[in-house]
Amino acid sequence: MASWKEELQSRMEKHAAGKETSLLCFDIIDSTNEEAKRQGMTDAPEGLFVVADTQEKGRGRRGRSWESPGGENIYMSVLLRPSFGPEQASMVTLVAALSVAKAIRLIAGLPAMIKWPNDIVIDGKKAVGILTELTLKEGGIESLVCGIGINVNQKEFPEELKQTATSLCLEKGEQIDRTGLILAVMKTFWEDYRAFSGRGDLSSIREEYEALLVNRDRQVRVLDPKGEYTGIAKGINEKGELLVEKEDGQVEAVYAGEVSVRGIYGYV
Ligand code: BT5
Repeated sequence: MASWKEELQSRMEKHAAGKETSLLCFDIIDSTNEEAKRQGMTDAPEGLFVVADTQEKGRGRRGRSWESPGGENIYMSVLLRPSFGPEQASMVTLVAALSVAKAIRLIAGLPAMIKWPNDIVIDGKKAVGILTELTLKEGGIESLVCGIGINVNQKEFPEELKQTATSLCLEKGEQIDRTGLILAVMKTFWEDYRAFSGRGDLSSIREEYEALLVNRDRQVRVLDPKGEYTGIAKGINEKGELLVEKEDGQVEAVYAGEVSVRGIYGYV
């Protein structure tokens, strides 16, 4: 029987995204983001996707960890070499969130929604996390790595995640084609990323993004270090900031790098 790596490589060769993208697969790695960053220090090309079956040090934002058991989920990171500046980098997280939500809808037929800025939720629980990291050089970006963790066929979660985490398999009630989903994410991401980088803003995907935004028209609490506040999330602007209408009617543009947003009654 072919290994998951052989199956992925051979299906990739027949795949449209295969023409401009490439693959590097590992059974086990510290973190696919770390490996993509290491590749970024070599002459590896933009569009290299690093995929692993297990991560020993899967990472979330701000030093948090990402639960990464083997044999069932997706851990993948794409290496990018953008010509735009560091201030545009956080928008790539939104591009990835949209493309992953679309790929999940296509392959698993599940109502995946985006929790701004970096999660995909299904039925109010987190199934996907996204982590975008930059390596800078003098005068710009050396490499930008966007990492995606998808809970695909995981059936059990550790106690501390049981209330907030889910997997595609748990939501669907059946096993999901992991290889097919990796390829679908590569294709949708690559199309959306090219449209985005051609313009340098999110105008090409804004409408589609807002249609899948779980926070839209819901009350959110903005955990701004300068002072927390509550408001209604209205959508995003072309820079990817969340537009939050406060009680006094004033609309704040919330930048993803600085603050977190929580639902009023729970995680979403
Ligand atoms: C994220 O951080 O959601 C970004 C996760 C990115 C993971 C991918 S996997 C491929 C690539 N390589 C890496 O090393 N990372 C990327 P954040 O918003 O900070 O959320 C982290 C929090 O989510 C944790 O503190 C837990 O509460 C929760 N969590 C951890 N593992 C989870 C999982 N598998 N499913 C759902 N929630 C999880």
